Amino acid sequence: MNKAFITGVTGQDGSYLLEFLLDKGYEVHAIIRRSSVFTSKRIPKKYWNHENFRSYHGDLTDSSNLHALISKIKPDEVYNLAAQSHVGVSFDVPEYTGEVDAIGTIRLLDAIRDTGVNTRFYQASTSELFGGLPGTEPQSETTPFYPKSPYGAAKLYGYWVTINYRESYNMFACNGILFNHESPRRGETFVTKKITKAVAKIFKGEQDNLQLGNIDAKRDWGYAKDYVEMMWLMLQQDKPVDLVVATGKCYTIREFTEIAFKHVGINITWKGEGENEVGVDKKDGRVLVIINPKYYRPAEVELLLGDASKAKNVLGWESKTTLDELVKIMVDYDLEHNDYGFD
Ligand code: NAP
Ligand code: F7E
Repeated sequence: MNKAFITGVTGQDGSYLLEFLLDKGYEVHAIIRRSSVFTSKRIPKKYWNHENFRSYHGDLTDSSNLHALISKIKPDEVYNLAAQSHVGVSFDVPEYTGEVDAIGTIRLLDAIRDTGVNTRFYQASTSELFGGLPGTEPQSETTPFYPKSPYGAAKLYGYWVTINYRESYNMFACNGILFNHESPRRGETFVTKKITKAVAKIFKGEQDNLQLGNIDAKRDWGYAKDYVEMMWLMLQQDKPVDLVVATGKCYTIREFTEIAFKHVGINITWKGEGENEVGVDKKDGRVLVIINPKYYRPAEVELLLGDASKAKNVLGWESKTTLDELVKIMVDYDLEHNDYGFD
């Protein structure tokens, strides 16, 4: 039986990856960081209680813990998904973000090197490495990096140490450079989930309006459930290779908002400019979207659009879910549920 070790299993991607690997017959081991509340609500009970799943307390800031677990478990595959993953928050906690996302990655790589365990390593790299410089789109594996946040810069370190350990120690280690991917399990402070949750609440009369920052940034949004399959596929190749994973289509936050409202029968029209712009219900003039500069970032990544042709060639992988389908999945979920919880 193949053994996998996952960091970040309680997150959006980790929870889908856990399901995927258990369904494939893997024995899955994962660290969960100590919290005063339960953090496992994204993981359905069926999988949480699965006979082939074991969880341990652990943290990417604790190398002795990582070392002991890698040495004991001797996994065939390691998926490093744990991170302080919020770009905006990384400006508030830059040092911690570096500690987890940059140094945490080398802690894990070095635990593998030092124990001599023969394992394959997947690093959750990101389109934030590119920084969305005008004229560089579509971004591919050969596009120069220019991170625009402490998060992006920390992830750049993680990207390079993964390559460095591959080249220095002949490790099977690779980077998935994933563009934004979303789902009903997306953290509630990321823009898509914030929008779909607000749309459901506004439709049900439980919330008055939605407050957003920069609605003109463009993102290449895929479906997280499709993307975890690619992480696994990357570790099944003969040779480690770094790959961009994206849909090849991008939309503004403004467009995402319009599509989400349309799904509940509300047509949004925009009035005003800049911080005074509002989104109103075409039918009755209700102000439903407000710009709040609180959500602006010190530096913005304006345009991310991925070119995943290499992933298509190497893995035969292609994004399956359109933005309309993704928005529908998310809004429908939020109309039915007030929280995660998959039982
Ligand atoms: P997420 O939902 O924010 O999940 C992050 C996970 O990391 C959670 O399980 C969290 O645990 C855990 N974590 C945070 N700090 C930790 C620490 N110090 N030690 C151990 N675990 C820690 O993120 P995601 O969207 O699933 O993304 C997964 C990975 O892909 C991240 O590395 C992210 O940076 C990267 N990525 C994401 C996207 C995207 O669009 N989603 C795109 C490219 C790359 P708690 O549950 O306790 O908070
Ligand atoms: O922001 C704008 C914001 O926080 C998207 C992470 O998974 O993907 C994610 O990072 C855009 C930005 O995601 C709000 O300024 C407007 O331009 O949903 P987000 P992100 O920053 O793209 C990458 C690939 C990762 O690797 C990260 O881990 O939306 N925006 N108004 C807003 N963003 C938020 N969060 N909240 C707003 O109210």
